[in-house]
Amino acid sequence: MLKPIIAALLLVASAPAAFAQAAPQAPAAHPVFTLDALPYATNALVPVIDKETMELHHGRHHRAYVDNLNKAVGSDPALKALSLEQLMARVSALPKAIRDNGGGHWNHRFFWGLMAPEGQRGQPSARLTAAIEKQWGSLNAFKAAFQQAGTSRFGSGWAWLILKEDGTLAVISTPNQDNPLMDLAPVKGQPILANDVWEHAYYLNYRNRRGDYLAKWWDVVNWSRVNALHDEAVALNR
Ligand code: MN3
Repeated sequence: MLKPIIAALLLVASAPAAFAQAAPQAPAAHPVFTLDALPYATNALVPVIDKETMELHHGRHHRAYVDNLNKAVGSDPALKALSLEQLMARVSALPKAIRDNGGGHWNHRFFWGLMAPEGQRGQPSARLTAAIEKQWGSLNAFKAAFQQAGTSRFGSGWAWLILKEDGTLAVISTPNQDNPLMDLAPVKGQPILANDVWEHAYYLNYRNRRGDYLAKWWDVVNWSRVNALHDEAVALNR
């Protein structure tokens, strides 16, 4: 009863008859995972991260992880029913392409939100500062540990600040696109902060000087977001 009415409305509402005829057909195959727009302009983090790096990093590298993740999930209904986090939690039992590209998608989606344009970055909260000081003695000592995790990662990977299940903060690094949510991660926890130390993240501006990139990167960190992630991780642990 409803269908003819909707079809008639479509015919009236949309001028091209071809469109109206196409509408009732089965929807075309659609991707499970999609690439969200960056939360700021590609030049918003200049001079720490240049516009071309942001364009390539988001538009090419992150897009490739999303496209390849969709290919890896394919038409398997069991995989398509799982969220990205659910895929991470059982990634050891899944095809390697899901570890690489699912990790790549999760990590980059997380990473963009950890940075913000000038004026929107905030400062570490009193709660986060206290937790960091308890673990490392000072914010600067924590930053040194985080940078060390990034510079000492051989090849490609990530540096992380995580909240472990025992309630303590830890700095770790992971290879490739692994992350601390994966069941196979040697140290697991809720990610609070992360930096990408793949060469594609810094090479145009910093060449081989990964340490310089890690040191400058603090200037664009979105502490407001990091504070919220810390609050959420603490709440999850309760
Ligand atoms: Mn990257």
